[in-house]
Amino acid sequence: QLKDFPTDFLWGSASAAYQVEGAWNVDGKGKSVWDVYAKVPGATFQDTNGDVAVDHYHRYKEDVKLMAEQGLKAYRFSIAWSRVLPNGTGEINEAGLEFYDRLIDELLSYQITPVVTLYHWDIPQTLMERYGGWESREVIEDFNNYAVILFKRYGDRVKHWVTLNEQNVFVGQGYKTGTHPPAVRDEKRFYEVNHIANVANAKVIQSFRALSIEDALIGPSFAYTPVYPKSPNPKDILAAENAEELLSHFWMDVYAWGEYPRVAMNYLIKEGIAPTILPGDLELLKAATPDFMGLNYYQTATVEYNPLNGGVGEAKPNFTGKKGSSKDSGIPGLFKTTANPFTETTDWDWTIDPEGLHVVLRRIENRYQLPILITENGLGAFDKLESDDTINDEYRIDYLKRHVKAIQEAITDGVTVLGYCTWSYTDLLSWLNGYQKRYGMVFVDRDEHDEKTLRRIPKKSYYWYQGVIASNGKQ
Ligand code: BGP
Repeated sequence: QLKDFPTDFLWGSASAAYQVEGAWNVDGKGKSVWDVYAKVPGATFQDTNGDVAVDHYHRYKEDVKLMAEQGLKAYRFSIAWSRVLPNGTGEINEAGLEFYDRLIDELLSYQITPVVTLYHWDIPQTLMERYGGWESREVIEDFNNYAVILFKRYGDRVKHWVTLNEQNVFVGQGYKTGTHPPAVRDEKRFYEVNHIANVANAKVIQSFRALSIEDALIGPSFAYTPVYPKSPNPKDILAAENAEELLSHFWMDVYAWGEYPRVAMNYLIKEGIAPTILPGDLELLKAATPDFMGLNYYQTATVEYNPLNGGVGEAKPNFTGKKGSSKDSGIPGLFKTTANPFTETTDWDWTIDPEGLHVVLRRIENRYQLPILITENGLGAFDKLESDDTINDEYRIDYLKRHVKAIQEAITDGVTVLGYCTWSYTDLLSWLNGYQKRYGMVFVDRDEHDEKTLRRIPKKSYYWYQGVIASNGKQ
């Protein structure tokens, strides 16, 4: 017998500023690193960028109306730092703040709970040019000032705050794999930047606490890919433990306890890539812990032992949607990923593993004892607009249905889950995969007819989710 979802469960959906807003240079907005990086030839799939995206900046009323008709309880979106502070610091752009006032008020007028992400990867370009963005400790103060502006402006209306979206991804892709701005490939810098981001995250939580905003909660969103061992071979078990430690605990432990996992840190010291930790950093990390863990869950990884010599190294990701074109990755001497014969994969080679969500929810609950807000989960797919203007995304319904069930199973086991945000609400720009990789429950028409129409068409999954929300999770 499964437990019911709590009556105040936040059935939501999510987006991020650069991926939906467009209006990249409108009403005083400054450039972000993505406004620049996406225009470097070859940086993204078919050189797509978010200049127009799905024009949510001008169409937010229409988008929010569709949310209301669907019965959505929560909408997670991010604020573009360079809309509020065009140069990242200094002069405030009132027009930028007003856009988010309008969006928040529109949501509240339909009783939709706004869940606001402070940072979804779009640091102002000025800060990158001035001091290297996240690579300098100067960013800690600037990010904090920006966050405080938002807390003061919207704190009366916004009660759910997400600090950094997927620090592991934006730092990892920015400084390790070199696929996001500033496209650096240097492990030592990766760990340095990551530590600075940890301190910035904690500093913002400390400021949030000092403001004592009534009934408000704050936490980071982490892209957690739980790891399984390939076999009962003890070498594979240890490989899986190493991977879990270096890929997840290395962030989650810091958020929850203000401590780096010891074995992982020893490994970094041994390799000469450990970050510089200044006096006071660890105290701050320990003092400023979150109210909840934001979880972005898409897939699991299966690993096996990876020999030191001739082992598998860097990943070759699939950004095209050509199934089977990615390559396994790993750290020689520790672990390497391998296919899991028990899970399917998407066209972009991401595993489809609802049980993995059940697993990771339990891992977080057991290890950290913090409530969990699922801030992203969804299926990237090629969708087809039929001639009668419908989109029959049965495969997405199947995916979401199984993940909703996994959440209910975790709740039944005693895990505290505050809400579930599907990724994504409308179709939007997938950073490196262009517009062809669609996640939305609302289709955005850009392929057929006039490319610029950007009209919205609810998909079959929109109506399915409407039923889930109305019945509080009955399927
Ligand atoms: C997460 C990001 C989102 C979103 C999603 C899907 O990592 O927080 O912004 O893009 O993944 O990823 P992708 O667009 O690469 O398929």
